[in-house]
Amino acid sequence: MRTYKITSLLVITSLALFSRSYGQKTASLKDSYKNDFLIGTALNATQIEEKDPTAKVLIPKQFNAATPENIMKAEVIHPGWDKYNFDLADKLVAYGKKYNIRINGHTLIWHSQLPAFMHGMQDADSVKQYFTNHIKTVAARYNGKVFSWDVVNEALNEDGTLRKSIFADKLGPDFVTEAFRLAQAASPDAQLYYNDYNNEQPAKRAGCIALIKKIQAAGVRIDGVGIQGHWRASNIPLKDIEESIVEYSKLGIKVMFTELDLGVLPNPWDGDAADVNMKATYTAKMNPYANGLPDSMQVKLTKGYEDLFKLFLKYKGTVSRVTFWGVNDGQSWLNGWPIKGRTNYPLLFDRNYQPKPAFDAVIALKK
Ligand code: 9MR
Repeated sequence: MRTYKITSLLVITSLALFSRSYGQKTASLKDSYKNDFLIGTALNATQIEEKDPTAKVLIPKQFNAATPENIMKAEVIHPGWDKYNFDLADKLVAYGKKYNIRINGHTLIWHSQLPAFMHGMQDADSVKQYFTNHIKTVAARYNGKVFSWDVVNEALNEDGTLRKSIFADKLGPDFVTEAFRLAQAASPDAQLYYNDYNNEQPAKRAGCIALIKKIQAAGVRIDGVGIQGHWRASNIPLKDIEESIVEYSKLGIKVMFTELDLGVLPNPWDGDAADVNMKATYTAKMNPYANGLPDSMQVKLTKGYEDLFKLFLKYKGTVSRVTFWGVNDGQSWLNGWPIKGRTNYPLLFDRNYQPKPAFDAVIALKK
């Protein structure tokens, strides 16, 4: 009787310990990869303000780099012509300092998520003034406070030509170089990066290489290129990724994987992109895993992450950071894009912050 009581007490205690909030026994990504590259995550406002108790423990244990998912974008940080809102960005900097997490500012110049006052702006002088003021003000404020900047985001089309945007239209094709020139002057201590999706694909990569060479030829500093890494678990372009690491590193710059997630849902156009303007209509057929991910897909996802991290490790030193676009599956933008209201499973932690088999596989590569 006594033995039974003691045993059940032990079982109950260990169950309680096991189901206690995240963090007791889980291995750490950033510690496992500390000699290889930084491990980052995108952060939302709730996480920056430490309002979620599990995320509060998990993030500093797992990550040593962070990128704000939205709060440093122009529409948030620069809502009026002369009006800036630095509240959350300042909190992010303080958060990074508290936990020794390197902050990558995202992003200074992007055609998307522009402030309302920029919509429909017609005269080139006003666009130029906005462009200059924005970079000078924001980059200068965070000089010495953020580790790096995505100076320009997504300036290229899939064929490698310059995307049509308010900046290309009104400022001309040199706007990318000019953005880096201004960022360098305002934030001399920050690493300066160009960031895009699909720039591991040969045509877009060639355009990206030409863009970087143009910046370098102008005598302007660029320290790295970000390949976002919004791929599908069933279709990871490993060969293109490897070629890209090699080709970009020949330019004397670092390569980063800046927004990594591996979607498992069908794509209406059967393609890989991250253009936030692409949208499609919801049908139940397009949301096949609403009640859970089948083992076959879990295995595919796990293998996908394993293959990718093997490749990243092969090029450690050239690859300086790998950042996931979100902490857990429930927060991923892929639940809402390109179809709203789906259930996707693209990250290493599930909706309850439990590490998935893909997490174990990534950790196991370092054991
Ligand atoms: O994850 C971001 C999502 O919350 C926003 O609604 C969206 C709006 O533009 O931007 C998402 O992040 C994008 C990133 O800033 C740039 N690359 C593509 C990302 C996914 O769309």
